[in-house]
Amino acid sequence: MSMLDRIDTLAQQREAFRADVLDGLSRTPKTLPSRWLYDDRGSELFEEITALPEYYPTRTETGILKEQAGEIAAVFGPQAVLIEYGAGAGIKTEIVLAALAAPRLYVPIDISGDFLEASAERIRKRFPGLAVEPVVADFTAEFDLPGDLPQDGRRGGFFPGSTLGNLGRREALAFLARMRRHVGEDGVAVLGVDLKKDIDTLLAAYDDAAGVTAAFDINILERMQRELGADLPLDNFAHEARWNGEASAVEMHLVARDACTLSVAGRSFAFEAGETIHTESSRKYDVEALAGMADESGWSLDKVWTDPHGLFALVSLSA
Ligand code: AVJ
Repeated sequence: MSMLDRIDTLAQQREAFRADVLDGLSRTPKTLPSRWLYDDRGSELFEEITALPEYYPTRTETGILKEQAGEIAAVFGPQAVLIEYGAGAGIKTEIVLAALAAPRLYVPIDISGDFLEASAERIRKRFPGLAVEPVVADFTAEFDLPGDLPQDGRRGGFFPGSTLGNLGRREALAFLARMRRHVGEDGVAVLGVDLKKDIDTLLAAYDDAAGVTAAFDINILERMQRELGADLPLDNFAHEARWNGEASAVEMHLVARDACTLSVAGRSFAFEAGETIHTESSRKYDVEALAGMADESGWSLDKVWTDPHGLFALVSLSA
């Protein structure tokens, strides 16, 4: 990407952030799309979260992948075209690529071109013989894969990290249907999903003792200050993790302790004491619910791999 394109993209991102902030804060209850949590600072904090003692998903999923690499690679088969939705999985991607038999091509997809190039470079270094074709796209929206992808080699979607859980039910079904379309008639996919479990474990994972998740959540307000010149009483907002049983999701909220006003882009938003901004939902599944969603989106759920405590699952789907 040229420097001018990059500046253009940044300006578009900022404009989209402004529009989402004005829209989300105008709603009752107030809400912001969780993707705005992940600027450079937010991504750094998320990396820190993945190493926290309370945050079990990353290390558990990595453990399952290591343990089951052979079986998972067998799902993709030889000469696979591996399509990864979101290119940030690093070590998890490497475990799968290392276990594949003569992979034909690796196609990482990410909305951030810079991030994508950096991870593609890392993969090329680690796997010198492997063809890598990064695709810049927002995988939560409709898009086509490039028409020049090889037609030989079975296509396999890889979507680790329980990212499916950040999508609402309708979005998740649309995503699964899109991935099914991308891989075609004899395609397969492997997904990582976080499982339902006791609420204390869930809430601790999203409200750690060291306060890293709180800093990650509050960073979205700091980003509003940095990028949109927002005027807000930062110290009046506190991070909270809540279990929403109906949605089967852990929610992150920013709670205004006292009544206050937040001004941004020429608009003012009043908060009552205790009012919140809902910043993220992280849905938790059971295998039955997931099998139902697979059915509804043109897949069938084949295999399930989990850890000894049943915290997290990797599942395979076939078209
Ligand atoms: C990146 C979506 C997997 O939902 O567990 C972690 C994000 N938010 N702590 C998750 C997150 C707060 C994370 N995912």
